[in-house]
Amino acid sequence: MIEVEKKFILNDDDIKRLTEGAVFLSEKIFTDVYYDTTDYALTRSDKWLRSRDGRYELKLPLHSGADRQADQYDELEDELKIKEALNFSPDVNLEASMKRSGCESFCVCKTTRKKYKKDQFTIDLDYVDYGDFNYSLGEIELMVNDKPEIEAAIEKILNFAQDDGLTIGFVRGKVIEYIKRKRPEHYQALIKNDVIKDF
Ligand code: V4E
Repeated sequence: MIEVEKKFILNDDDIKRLTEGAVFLSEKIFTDVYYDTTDYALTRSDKWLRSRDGRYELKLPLHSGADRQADQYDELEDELKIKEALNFSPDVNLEASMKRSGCESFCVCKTTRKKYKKDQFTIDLDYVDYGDFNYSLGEIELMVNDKPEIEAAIEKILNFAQDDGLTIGFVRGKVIEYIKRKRPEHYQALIKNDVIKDF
């Protein structure tokens, strides 16, 4: 499955409209640790390796360039597949290979996520705590089976958002927000490599 998602900055009125008639599914709290090398070998290629409550996950881009309307990532949760995608030996423990290749944690954040379902869409309302500052954002998501369905899914998300009166524009994800605030050199490297646009 491929997750097609679009992020939104939401004010209180937006949240009210968006959650009106939606089914509340869950509230979860989880801690993510993001990893990269000191020369940003992963994130410069838009690859995002994290552990979520201790479980490793790798997001790989299915789009190209920073000037896109929505994000599409493949998500690997199987350690063997993660090792394969990172060109690590299948016979060596993932953490050992990460250490060997210089992957270190660069961002730790704790998210409180409220999840809703409205029509075919999943809505996540995230409150992110980085320790010394916090950030709030919303995501509207659709799952599709295959790449050819991505474009139509983006269109559906944007129409849905427009119907609910949301502001459509570029929104920094939680890690990009952290990098912009705390890691200016890393931020510039991502811009230079066309992973993000500055805004
Ligand atoms: C894909 C990505 C990153 C990894 C974090 O992904 P995100 O969807 O922000 O996190 P989260 O916690 O909502 O994941 P989920 O629970 O849905 O699996 S960090 C940066 N990116 C890509 C990215 C980008 N290239 N440009 C911008 C503006 N934002 C994000």
